[in-house]
Amino acid sequence: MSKHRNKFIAVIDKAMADGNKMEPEDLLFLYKQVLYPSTICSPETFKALESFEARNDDVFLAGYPKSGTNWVGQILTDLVTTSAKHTENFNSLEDDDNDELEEFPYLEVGDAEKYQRMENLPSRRVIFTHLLPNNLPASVFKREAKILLLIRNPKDVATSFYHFSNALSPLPSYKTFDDFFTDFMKGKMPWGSYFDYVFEWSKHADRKNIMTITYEELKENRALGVKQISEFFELHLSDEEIQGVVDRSSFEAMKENSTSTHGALGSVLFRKGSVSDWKNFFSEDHNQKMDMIFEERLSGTKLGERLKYGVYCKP
Ligand code: PPS
Repeated sequence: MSKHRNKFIAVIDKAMADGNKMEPEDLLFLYKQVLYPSTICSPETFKALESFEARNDDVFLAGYPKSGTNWVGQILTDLVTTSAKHTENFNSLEDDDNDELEEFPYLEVGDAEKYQRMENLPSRRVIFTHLLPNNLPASVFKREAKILLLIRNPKDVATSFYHFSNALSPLPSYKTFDDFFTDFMKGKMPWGSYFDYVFEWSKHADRKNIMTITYEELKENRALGVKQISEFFELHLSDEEIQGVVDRSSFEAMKENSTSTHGALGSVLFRKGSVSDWKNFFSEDHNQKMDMIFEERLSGTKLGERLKYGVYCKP
């Protein structure tokens, strides 16, 4: 997998230092009716993003925050890097000393000049995003770049988001889970409402260039998931190479390696990596409210069905 993590760690360290100095009310800003963290996103970058030129062979990973983006992102990066060993791009992708080849992997995070620099990155670029489909630059759909869409059950997303928000200075913190839950249900979260996200992406889930995977099915059978992802992006790896990607993406392996891949963020990000931790935090009242909004907003939608709410979100 890519070893270029210096810029990633520098961006996170700076965000943490800036977050520590900021007033709580300044941590998030509103752009086109969605909240984002002020320490890592900006209106200037969003403006510049509109002219981002996607490539047909870009490898996109879309997921609402806390759905397992870093996990699946590592799988994708590892698959692309391993597959590139069979091509002439190998040297440039593997050049460890060249930090120019690294950009913060989330499309919408960084300075307004990053999209110009990204033009110099060799194919295939692996790009993560938490954005709603309507907020992606037009070229992504126009070029028909392939997108892996990652979804996770809302109760575990909320539980993960609560702990993440409280542990990181760039995000608002909450006295109780109940306070957090109120904001989550209203969509007052960085990157907006979970329910809007799944609803909006559901409209695109049938496109031939989009593959959906759930956190829960990947937990159930990582080897199968990795193989399906690799086939979808037409990456050619031997069985042995696929097994290497599977082994390197276990929760334990990623957590152990997290200081070098994620710096100080590592100990916060790789928290539990499990399914159903929500049962330790949701009250009867939280369950009722979540069940109701899920029924209202997502039941009957393509992605709502894929989430298997009855299996993963019922006590
Ligand atoms: S972020 O910061 O929004 O991009 O967070 P994201 O990476 O999307 O989600 C973090 C959750 O993913 C879990 N995770 C994993 N689960 C299983 N296996 C592996 N290898 C793995 N890596 C990360 C991580 O632990 C977060 O979930 P919680 O429930 O908080 O543990």
